[in-house]
Amino acid sequence: MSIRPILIHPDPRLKKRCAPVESISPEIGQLAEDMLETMYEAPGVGLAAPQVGVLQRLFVMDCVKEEDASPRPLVLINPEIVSTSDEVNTYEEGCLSIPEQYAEVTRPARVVMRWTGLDGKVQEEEFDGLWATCAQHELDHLNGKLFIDYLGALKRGMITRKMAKLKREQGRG
Ligand code: K2U
Ligand code: ZN
Repeated sequence: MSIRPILIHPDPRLKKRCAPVESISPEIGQLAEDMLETMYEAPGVGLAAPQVGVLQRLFVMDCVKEEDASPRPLVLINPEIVSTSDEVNTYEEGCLSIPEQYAEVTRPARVVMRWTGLDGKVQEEEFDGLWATCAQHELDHLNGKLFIDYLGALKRGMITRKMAKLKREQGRG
């Protein structure tokens, strides 16, 4: 188990379309475990492989928010959206790769996802609420899309320049 460094925008690796996971190797299992540990430590409710510099199609999420409820860590390998609701939901999103920047993003309120689990079994589930927002946010990461890409050019440029300055000052990769 190890915490992996999270890439900070702007970084070309965050803008690339990730490659499908070809086989669920022990390395993929270790990566998923490290991503969950990194996500909980951040803290966050989701994390995609490109955010830790691995350009493969997998992400983790655990949107259980109630303190006394048991966590529900999910590992989604080669995830796909099967269907989305017409109804939309607007949520003030953040991103672990764009620290301390928040903006409203409107997305379908419910989404049916299909993915392969670490056990190799194909699963399908409908997500709503924060789970739906997070799953779509993470899937965007696998396609090189960030939540700021939904904003206007002015606001997106402001955030990008602020992050570039932060990276220069902190020398973060
Ligand atoms: O992909 C990431 O950067 C992880 C995000 C996922 C996320 C963003 C917006 C809305 C839902 C999920 C982190 O979890 S950002 C931290 C956070 C924590 C609680 C609620 C929302 C965002
Ligand atoms: Zn993100």
